[in-house]
Amino acid sequence: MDLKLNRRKLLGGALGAFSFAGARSWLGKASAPEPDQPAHHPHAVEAMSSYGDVDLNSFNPSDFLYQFDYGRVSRLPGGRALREYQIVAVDKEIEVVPGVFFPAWTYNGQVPGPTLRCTQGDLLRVHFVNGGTHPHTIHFHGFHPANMDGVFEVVNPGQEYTYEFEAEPFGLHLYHCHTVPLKRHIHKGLYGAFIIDPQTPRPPAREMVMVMNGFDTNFDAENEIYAVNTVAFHYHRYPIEVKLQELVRIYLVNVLEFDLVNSLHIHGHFFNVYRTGTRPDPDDFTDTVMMCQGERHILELQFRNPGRFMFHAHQSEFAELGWMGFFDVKA
Ligand SMILES: [Cu+2]
Repeated sequence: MDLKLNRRKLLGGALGAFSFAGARSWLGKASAPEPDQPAHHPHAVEAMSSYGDVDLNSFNPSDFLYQFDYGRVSRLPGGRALREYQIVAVDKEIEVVPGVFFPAWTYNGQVPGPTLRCTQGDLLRVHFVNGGTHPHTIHFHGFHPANMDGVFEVVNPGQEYTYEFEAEPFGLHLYHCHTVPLKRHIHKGLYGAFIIDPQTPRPPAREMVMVMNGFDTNFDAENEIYAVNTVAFHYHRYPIEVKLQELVRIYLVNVLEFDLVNSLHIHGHFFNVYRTGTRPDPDDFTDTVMMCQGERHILELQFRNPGRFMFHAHQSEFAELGWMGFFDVKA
């Protein structure tokens, strides 16, 4: 049987609609015990989900939303901040759907890697150790010298490299491995968000990071699983709580491999789009934003009604394969 047809047929409906024994043999390697499975779900929307849960002690997407690595800060002569970060590439199996494991290559043992955050004008020093089994680098988006670009200075297993550059321009950027074959090194998990704050801070808000990604679990150069922050349907199981009328700021990065575009749609609301976060004024006011790999936007909105509002990729197939969740707006 043709694998692509098979994937569409089996997974195009709903992950929860077929048994996980089948899913596991189909999706490839899986080593977790069978999760307890209810006979059926009480709500129709539950059909667009997955049963059981991943090991949240290993990686919890609800925590990841709010985790920022500001580095170890010291002051240079004149008062300028020096921020030093430690990044180690590690091979690690990660759970992307309950019971489905993906043999990832990670920065610091997690996918996405830590969200690095600093302020425009800081001096950044990123100490990179390759503890993995393949050559890797870190390529940062933003301004930097040629030898800090993470393309030619390939870091072999067991080796180290220190990237040093000034944080600019302010905005929402990303970092990822730039070793060839690039699509393999990226889709295996070597990427993260990189926020450079403007020197005049943005207005106070509930800030969160969403990295849109996907996983090719059977290595046929197509994604079987789609997500924001790695775990399919996580924010469906654990809706993101926000307060009515508070300012919400989403740092949205697309690193999805293999598919040409990705998107985010929020139900019942419109948001301001700050393209790449590099300008003070919004570029758009909409409810759906479409992005290529490497694109990133800052979104700002205020929820005007309490209750649960869905957010998902507006490629319906991606949504049904994991890239879907809820905001839970508290009055
Ligand atoms: Cu790599």
